[in-house]
Amino acid sequence: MPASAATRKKIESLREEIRYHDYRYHTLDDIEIPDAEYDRLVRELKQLEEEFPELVTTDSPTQRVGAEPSETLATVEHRLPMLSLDNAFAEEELREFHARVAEKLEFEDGAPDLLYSAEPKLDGAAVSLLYENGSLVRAATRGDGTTGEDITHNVRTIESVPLRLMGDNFPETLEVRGEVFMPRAGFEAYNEKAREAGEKTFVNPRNAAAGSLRQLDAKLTAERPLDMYVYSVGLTEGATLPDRHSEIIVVLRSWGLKTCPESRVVKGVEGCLEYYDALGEKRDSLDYDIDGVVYKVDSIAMQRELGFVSRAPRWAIAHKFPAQEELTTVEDVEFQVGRTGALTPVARLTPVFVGGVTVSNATLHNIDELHRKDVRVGDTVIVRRAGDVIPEVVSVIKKRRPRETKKVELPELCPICGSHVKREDGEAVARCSGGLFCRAQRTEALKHFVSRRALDIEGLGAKLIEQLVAEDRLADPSDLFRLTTTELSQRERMGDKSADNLVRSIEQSKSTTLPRFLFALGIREVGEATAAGLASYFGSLPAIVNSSEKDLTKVPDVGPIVAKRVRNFFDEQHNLDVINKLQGLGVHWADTEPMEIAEDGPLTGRTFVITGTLPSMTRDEAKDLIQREGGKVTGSVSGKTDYLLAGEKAGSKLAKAQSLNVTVLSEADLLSLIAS
Ligand code: I6G
Repeated sequence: MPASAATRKKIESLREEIRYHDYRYHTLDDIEIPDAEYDRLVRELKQLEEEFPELVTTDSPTQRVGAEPSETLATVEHRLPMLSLDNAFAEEELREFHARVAEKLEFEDGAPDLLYSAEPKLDGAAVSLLYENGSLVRAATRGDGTTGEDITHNVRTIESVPLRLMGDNFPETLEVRGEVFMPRAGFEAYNEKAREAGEKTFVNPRNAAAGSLRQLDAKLTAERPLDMYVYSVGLTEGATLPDRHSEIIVVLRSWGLKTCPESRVVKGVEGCLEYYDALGEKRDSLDYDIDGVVYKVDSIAMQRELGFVSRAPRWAIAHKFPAQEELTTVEDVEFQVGRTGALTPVARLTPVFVGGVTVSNATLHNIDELHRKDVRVGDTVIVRRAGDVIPEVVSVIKKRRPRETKKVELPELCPICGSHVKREDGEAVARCSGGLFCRAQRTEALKHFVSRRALDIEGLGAKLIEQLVAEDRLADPSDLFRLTTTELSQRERMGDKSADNLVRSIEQSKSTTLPRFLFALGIREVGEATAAGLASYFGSLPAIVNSSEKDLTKVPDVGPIVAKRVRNFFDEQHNLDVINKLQGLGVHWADTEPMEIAEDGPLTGRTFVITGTLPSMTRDEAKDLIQREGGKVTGSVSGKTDYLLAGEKAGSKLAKAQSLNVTVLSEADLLSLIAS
């Protein structure tokens, strides 16, 4: 039976509605309807399209993934070449660029007020999208700028790329350019899954984006969490666009295309530099990799006047951030022993300037990771340093491997104390079995014990601890409380006053809290949050020491593994002896009432993550509330998270929750969930 006019109308209105909500979700990040309602609309449209296949159109929201993989990627000629940008690496080069612009535009005052549109330069893959009468008809890679590859089937799977433009005032032909990228959260989640499945991981989000776009089978691309920001217009026919770049961006956004929320109009070269510094500060907290800032003269008329030089516009420049990845060689690999005995392979590198500092050591995480990357002494490697994160070896350039390299194996004995190195089944980490007999473990345990979030002993630095351990003056933490001013003041570079201050701060640290004390003990898997959870659930140390593994797992956040670690720790008499000695020397805290947790509360079985600033409670208060009502609170968003409680200034956790389709709640939503 042919479809009635009413059915046709219904199908079109469902499509419109779905497109609108896609736009709100992907482009504006501001949803209007719950997921279930959106799913219902999609289901209804799918049913109608199944019933009336002749009404299926390629720009229907149900048609993102095509049926057949293609055999090769066809070549596409760009009607307007996709140009590249000149780079500026130093402030001086940016000033020279601005001076050239001002001169060519015949400004006599150096154009201090000239407006530029500034936005981040994303580290992804440049793509052109062609819309004919509002429908996406072709997507292509930049290629050599003149010819690229047809990647329409793959780009159609990117949910933030509209298959149909919104509104009706778009040009008949509209070609836009932008960057396809893989958000960091999606990249991490994708790699985690690939690692678990023993599949190949991506080296960085840029390779992930570029590789995903070149798939022959769009079903594979559809599984990759890709996104796209549009940043300029190529070919247009049948409409005139605004005469400022910043206004064109606003119009593109109104047609449903996603543009970078960080773009701003700035004044003169000073405005550019301010933007560059501010974005540099923000760089590590963005949910996508960027490698610089692009400034464009905002006036399109001025852009026309400036024109092009060879293959780059004279009116735009990319101002690069210091590279976060560089090449260097591995001179040696050594094993560091941490607080819990974990052996971490560390590559000793030929020093290289990366991420703004000179790096000569980089972590290889663990022996499996080292073997997976097949890092050998003598290899040329990519080293990465992003923000304040410890530099890491990303990958080996196999083509540059010299004939003679040295493979690295896990040592059988601890390089520090000679105890056996052991590895529990299924664990990636190998550990020294020496415990506090191992000086490295003792040193790290003591550093942890005195650290700010533990007993907070000010003035007791890492160097002094290392020296005192090396002199066998500190066998366990209780020895800290036996240090005297006289003894300390005789040390090199320690005056009477510093010694006195240190002894005073050791004395002050005796008055502590149960969460701090538990955390300070350095029990494996017991971080600050778990220590706080144990303390508020049990209220006192004896209650914890005497609890069974089963009781321990009743504590929110504590699973069987953590419970076992806690039990094992308190089953060791020497640990109880240290605690007794510490208490005997005056370390004390106040106990609290044990916590009552609803056995069958409204949140039982639900896992929450909290982020941002909530309107009326602190995050700790929200956590307590959730736990009392039976819910669990964890620190990071994963596939196991049911809800993200998000307040203002929610950052990457919100992005990750959205990429994993985790329900996002406001404080008010949480309160009504509890009341319901
Ligand atoms: O490669 C680019 C990255 C970002 C660009 C670009 C951009 O704007 C934010 N803009 C132009 C005009 C070109 N390449 C050629």
